Amino acid sequence: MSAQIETRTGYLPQKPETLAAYLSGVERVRNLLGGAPSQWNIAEVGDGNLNLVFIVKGPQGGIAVKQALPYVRLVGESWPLPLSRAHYEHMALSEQARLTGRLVPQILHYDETQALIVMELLEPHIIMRRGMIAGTLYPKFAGDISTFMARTLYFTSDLALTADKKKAMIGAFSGNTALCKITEDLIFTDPYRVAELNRWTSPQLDPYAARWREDGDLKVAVSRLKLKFLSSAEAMLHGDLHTGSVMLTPEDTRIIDPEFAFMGPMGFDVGAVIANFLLNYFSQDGHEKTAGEREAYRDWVLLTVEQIWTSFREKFLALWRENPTGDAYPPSLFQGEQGEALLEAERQAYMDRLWTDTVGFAAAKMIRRILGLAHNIDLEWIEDKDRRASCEARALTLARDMMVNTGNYASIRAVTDAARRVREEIERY
Ligand code: SR1
Ligand code: MG
Repeated sequence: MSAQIETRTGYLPQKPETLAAYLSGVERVRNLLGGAPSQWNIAEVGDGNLNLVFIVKGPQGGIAVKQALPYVRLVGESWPLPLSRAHYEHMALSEQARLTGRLVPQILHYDETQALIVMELLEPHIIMRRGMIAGTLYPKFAGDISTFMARTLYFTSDLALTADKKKAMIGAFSGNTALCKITEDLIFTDPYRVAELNRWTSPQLDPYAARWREDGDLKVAVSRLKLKFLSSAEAMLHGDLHTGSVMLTPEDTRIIDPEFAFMGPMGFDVGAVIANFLLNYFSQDGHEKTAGEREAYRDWVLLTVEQIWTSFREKFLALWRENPTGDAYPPSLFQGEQGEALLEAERQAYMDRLWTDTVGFAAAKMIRRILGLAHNIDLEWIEDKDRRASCEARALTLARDMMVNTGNYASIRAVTDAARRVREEIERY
């Protein structure tokens, strides 16, 4: 945590009462909303951990406005956080738009001083996490998220970029250190030690929390993952790719909120998606009103997570075969039939290593949502604490095994089979 709240000349945290005057000075936005500022309906709707989010509706159209606060909203002014995260979010969003088109919201206006981004209003989209808690099916999601990850990760890696361009990207994102530090502490460190901000369903999970602080195998495994996160600048990551960073309908998917973007290990993004699906899978027992009513939904969740990895792997490999434009694996070294066979074997080995990283990062992401500061509503919204703890204990059991015995999870099927097994084997509280 940085010590002081950042001050920036001209920066003003917006309120619904001040935002109309600000927006009326932005011609593109004024025209889009239509009418006079007095006719605009403005509401602050942010329910995330960090920022202000406003929805503004005028006679002709609507927009979403996101503004960074100089501190962590979830905790308050005691935890300062730099406004520069809006700069990194804007840079990442622009790059993601270039690479994936309509899979991210369109940027309508960016104000560096105000740390403020105006985006198209996504309607009738909802936050995916909420839809999954309600048991809504999203048949396009696996296809869309696998395309998003394959394109953003492949085209910002050494497989696609020349070394000078890749190094320029590393430089461009290197200042997003405060957001990386949140991840380094909250995901890779705090759940494994006594930390003021940790919380869990207590007293039910007290034995788990205590065990996590004593488990040497876990601490070594998570420290290896942390080292990878700290040192492997493989590609531009979204950096916080959970189901709260997706707004969608069954027909349309948009990935939002890349303020944690930096050049890091690809498995961190892929693992985040898989972790959040597994957490939702285990949470479904807590949302059932009658036992078994979510069985079909549970199956969909696991089937979808299988499709996500399988499609991602295929798409990433296809991009590599079709766009060998980077300085890694120079085509001149892999000429002819034999060269191509060698390179293809190496591509498969690369994806196998990426899968191993993904399993570890997915496990770390599951654990932090149960024993760390920031939890998921998939589990938090289960009011009966015994039921919630039962879902969480199952998720922790699987996550520990994935992290420590990663070699036993050689395929996505091994992960989904284990999820089913753990759910059946671990008793309810
Ligand atoms: C203090 S911020 C906590 C979490 O919120 C964000 O969504 C990230 O996941 C971060 O780790
Ligand atoms: Mg976010």
